[in-house]
Amino acid sequence: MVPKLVFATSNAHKTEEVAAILGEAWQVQDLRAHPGVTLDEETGDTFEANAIIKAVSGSRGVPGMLVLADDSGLEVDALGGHPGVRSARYAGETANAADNRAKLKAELSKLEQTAPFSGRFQCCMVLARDGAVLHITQASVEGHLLTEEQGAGGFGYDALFVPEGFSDSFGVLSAETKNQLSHRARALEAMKEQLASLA
Ligand code: ITT
Repeated sequence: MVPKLVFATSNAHKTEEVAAILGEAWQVQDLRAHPGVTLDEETGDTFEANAIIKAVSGSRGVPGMLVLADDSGLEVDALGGHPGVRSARYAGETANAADNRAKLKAELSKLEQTAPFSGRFQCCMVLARDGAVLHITQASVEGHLLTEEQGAGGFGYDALFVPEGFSDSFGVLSAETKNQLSHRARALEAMKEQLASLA
């Protein structure tokens, strides 16, 4: 039987990527399959602290099950690492992805420095069960930011981010390509051995 993994997220794009990266070895379910599970507020000031909050609180809602959480975001060097852990709420508490991209473009346009703007996506993954942390991984993908969106694929800041070694944004590159080199793919790759031992 294929083991189940609860992915403690409300972001269906993340779930799609994690399910594609793990392939048929795991049956990935997110919070849509567990509507009674509520996650504690992300009050941490690091990706790790927030990923722990999501994984630990999520795991308390599904006793005995393996729970994975991802806290991720974009760091832009010329903006002192912002939006960072506030990536999902950069343009305000109720901001959507388009609002956040607009805010990023506005902030970049205010800088004296001109392109290229270096940065990276960061992802911390935490595996937990019954309120206890089992394993933590963190990974990043370096690249640069565009000042205009390129492509409609992906989600979040993808249309503004070109990974190192490529000339197109994650909004243009295929999902297969993104899932081979992204921050999420690398953090999950580092988690695979631990997952396999618990399957
Ligand atoms: P959950 O907390 O429910 O998992 P979320 O989208 O709020 O969903 P985060 O708190 O980890 O997740 O915020 C991450 C934000 O960083 C996300 O909303 C995007 O704006 C951005 N982000 C993270 N990974 C990304 C990726 O692969 N491509 C584009 N943007 C990404």
